[in-house]
Amino acid sequence: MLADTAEKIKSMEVRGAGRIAREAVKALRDHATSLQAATVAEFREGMEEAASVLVSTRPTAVSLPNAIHSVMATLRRDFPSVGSARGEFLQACDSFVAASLLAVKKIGEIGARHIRDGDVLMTHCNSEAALACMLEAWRIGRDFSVFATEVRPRNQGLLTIGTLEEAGIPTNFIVDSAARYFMNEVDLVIVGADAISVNGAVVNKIGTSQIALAAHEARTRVMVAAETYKFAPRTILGEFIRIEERDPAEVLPPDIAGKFRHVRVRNPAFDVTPAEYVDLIVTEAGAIPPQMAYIVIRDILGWDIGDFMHGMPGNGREG
Ligand code: RUB
Repeated sequence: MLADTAEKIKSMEVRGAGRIAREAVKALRDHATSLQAATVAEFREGMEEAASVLVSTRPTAVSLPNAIHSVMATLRRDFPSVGSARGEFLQACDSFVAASLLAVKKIGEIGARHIRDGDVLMTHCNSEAALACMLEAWRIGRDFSVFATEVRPRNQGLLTIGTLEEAGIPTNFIVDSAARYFMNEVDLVIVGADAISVNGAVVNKIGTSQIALAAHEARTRVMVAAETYKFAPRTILGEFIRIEERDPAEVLPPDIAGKFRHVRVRNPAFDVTPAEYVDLIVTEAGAIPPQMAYIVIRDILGWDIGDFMHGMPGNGREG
């Protein structure tokens, strides 16, 4: 189950930062249920090994290490028996999954208030949190339409138009490079996030920063929908968020790429949108300007610079 989930995250059968976090926690939960250990220390060690397998599956979505860190933190306490450690751990996993789903619902409710009658929206990639805002706005009777991009090379836009179609929301499907062409018709860009750094920069699917730049030029608002566990604590220390570069075969089949001797195919999966191109980040704790990212990390995630100085295990990205 653990190796299976790790493989599904790597191959993107499970994808999207929120889902990745929940599936990883569910896999840890299953692992904890069956893990044989004679002592609490042995149980802790076995769980740490499992956590490290999952954490290394995809490097950019900070929701993954944050989620794992939050449930693994339970095991730092003293327990009288393996049974009690296991019990607490399972409970922490259940709470995380429930809180994560509730966060998406709350984001939907808050984000929906920023969508007005007659608005034209643009979205990029397939974000559960961004879609929650659109679905809730539609449910409460807002009348709007959406431009959804294709999202080369993995075509996550198809998932997005599937959801919008099911809800009956009028949608235009466009290639990624048509984003600027249509931007003057757009009132609000709404995207999700894989990670948000302490300076409010938003890491999301490759192409997001181009869209945000076009929106900035057209004076179109940009709203990011993201659970607070997508904020990256270790960026307080100046660590960068690592951008995953995936297999070139996703962009160009090897039989075609093989014909080029001087061409290297590059396939970064994410990019960084600076805070100044983002108007608002909608979290489950409320809508904030990106400049408040530090407050989220310190007051909501509960990480302060001292935590790192006292050797707490890392839950941010290297790189
Ligand atoms: C997914 C992506 C999504 C964020 C947020 O990239 O960039 O916008 O993960 O999604 P990939 P959510 O398809 O490479 O995982 O709001 O669902 O967490």
